Amino acid sequence: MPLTVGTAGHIDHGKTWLVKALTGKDTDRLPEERRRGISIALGYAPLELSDGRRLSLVDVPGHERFVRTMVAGATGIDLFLLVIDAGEGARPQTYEHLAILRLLGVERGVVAVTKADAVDAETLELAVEEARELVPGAEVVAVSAKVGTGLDELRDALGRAASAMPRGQAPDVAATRMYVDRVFSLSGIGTVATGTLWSGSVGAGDVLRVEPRGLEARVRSVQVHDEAVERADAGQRVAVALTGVERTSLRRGDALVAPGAFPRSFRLDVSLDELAPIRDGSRVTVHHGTSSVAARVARIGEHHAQLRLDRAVVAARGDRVVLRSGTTLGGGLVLDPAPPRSRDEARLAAAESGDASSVVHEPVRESALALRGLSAEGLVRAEGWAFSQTWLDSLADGLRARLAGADPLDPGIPPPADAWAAAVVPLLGLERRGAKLYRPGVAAALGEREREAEQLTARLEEAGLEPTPVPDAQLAAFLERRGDLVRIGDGLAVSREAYDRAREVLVEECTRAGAITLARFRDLLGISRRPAQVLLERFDADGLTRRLGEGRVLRRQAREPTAAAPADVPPAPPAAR
Ligand SMILES: Nc1nc2c(ncn2[C@@H]2O[C@H](COP(=O)(O)OP(=O)(O)OP(=O)(O)O)[C@@H](O)[C@H]2O)c(=O)[nH]1
Ligand SMILES: [Mg+2]
Repeated sequence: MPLTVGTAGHIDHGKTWLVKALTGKDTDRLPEERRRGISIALGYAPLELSDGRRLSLVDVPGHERFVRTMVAGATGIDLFLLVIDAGEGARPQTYEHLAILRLLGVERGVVAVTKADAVDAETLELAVEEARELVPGAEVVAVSAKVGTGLDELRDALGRAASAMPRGQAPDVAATRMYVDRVFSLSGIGTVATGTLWSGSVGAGDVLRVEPRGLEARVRSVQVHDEAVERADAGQRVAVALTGVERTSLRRGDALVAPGAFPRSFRLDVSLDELAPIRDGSRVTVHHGTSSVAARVARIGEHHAQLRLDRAVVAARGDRVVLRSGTTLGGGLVLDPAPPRSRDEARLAAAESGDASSVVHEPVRESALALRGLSAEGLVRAEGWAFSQTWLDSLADGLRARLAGADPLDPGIPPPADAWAAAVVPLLGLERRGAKLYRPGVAAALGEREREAEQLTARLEEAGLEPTPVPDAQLAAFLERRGDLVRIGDGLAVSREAYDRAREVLVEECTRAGAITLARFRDLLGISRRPAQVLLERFDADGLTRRLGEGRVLRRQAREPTAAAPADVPPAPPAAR
């Protein structure tokens, strides 16, 4: 895996000169940089080692106003090259850059005590001594960019530091992610974005998303240090020519990522590393990737915080952020790149251990889980959803409580309306009948309304063909399912027996005469006009008859004598007495 080395150090301490001495490339290309003699933008150059290995060098500005640029250059680097002026020794940005490197997790590198030609031997020795104390564990090399002393030793020291780097994630495992640090357009090529490839690989023909804006771009070609390559791998400095995006719709801070592989988020849950106390609610600038975003800190417990960002970022678990407000305040390790808004200390502690079963309290899509860098182990999974057992248990408890309180006449409840409902219902041990959930095997029952039902049935029997008001619709529906009555609209009902009698009369008459009128039907049954009317309407609704001219005729399928049940009875649990 190719490695990237980033310079660090106070303004004017000789970083750019050293890069030029090592690589032959002057990275201060801007006219303003040339005029002012300081670096403003990030510079890039390939560095050949004596054993043939090649590293990428990123040169950062030292000016305190450009710390933000320094952070953008330093994220994604593997090794540092801290440059200290032998005559001046460590100065404010020497310390600040070192702190930023530590916050970004860049622990290995080399210190160059430069401008050795400009000081006497004793001063040089003191400067080297001071550098050793400042960065224990790093090799310190005295060099001069001006006369070229110490450059081979410096290259060798960088080579040793590179060899000591633990091998990172295999490039083909992780999804493509690159944070853009420069954008320009070239005639004949179009939009070009450069950056360090954090993970994955990129090659011509790839389709990437420009986040956080969610644009789609196709890779036309890829270069690594001005040389065309078929594919570039994680860790490399790359320049990608893109089609489908204008130069103006891309900027530093954007991410080029494999579609769908990283969550776009306005919140990051982090474990904090504080250089100075960071107050709850304070406003900071969050540096992540090559972007810097204003944010508010919501502290969670002693060591954690949720960063509430003004603009979305795409991040992954394990990313580092730097928090600044005027100066560098501290940093954070991303535990959850797309957390819920709640401040939950237990969740954060669990996120630290990567244990999804205690992080995930609500149903999540498995894909979202992967985006948050959490494994689904320990979770219950169904149809692309993941649920914690605790959550499932409490959902089941809640539903059971509601079922217990349901009307015994129809002891079901509607299932949850959420997207995960279909996945979760089979896990709950409940029965789905029609549109409702029931306790397994439960049957509708009259319960305390037994007496009420008896009285109603008696009244209906007494009324014969005269429709009777049944104000309790639940009870009426139950009794209809049980076969005791037939509802005929307007909150009216007749006994099942009366309904069958009327039906029989109607079928007989139609079979004999071909049709039946309202008057004839009324006379045959010996009832008044209104009840005759509602009964006929019910027969129409049941599909027995249809209107024809002044009267009604039997529908074809009704001409065969059948014991047709009322047609509009909803699906329901089996009725039981
Ligand atoms: N004598 C001597 N002077 C040097 C050497 N390296 C750099 N300088 C001087 O230091 C000045 C600044 O060097 P740069 O390399 O531009 O410094 P820098 O660290 O890149 O500065 P910023 O990018 O603005 O932070 C140069 O213009 C030189 O005058 C060296 O090895 N010897
Ligand atoms: Mg410079």
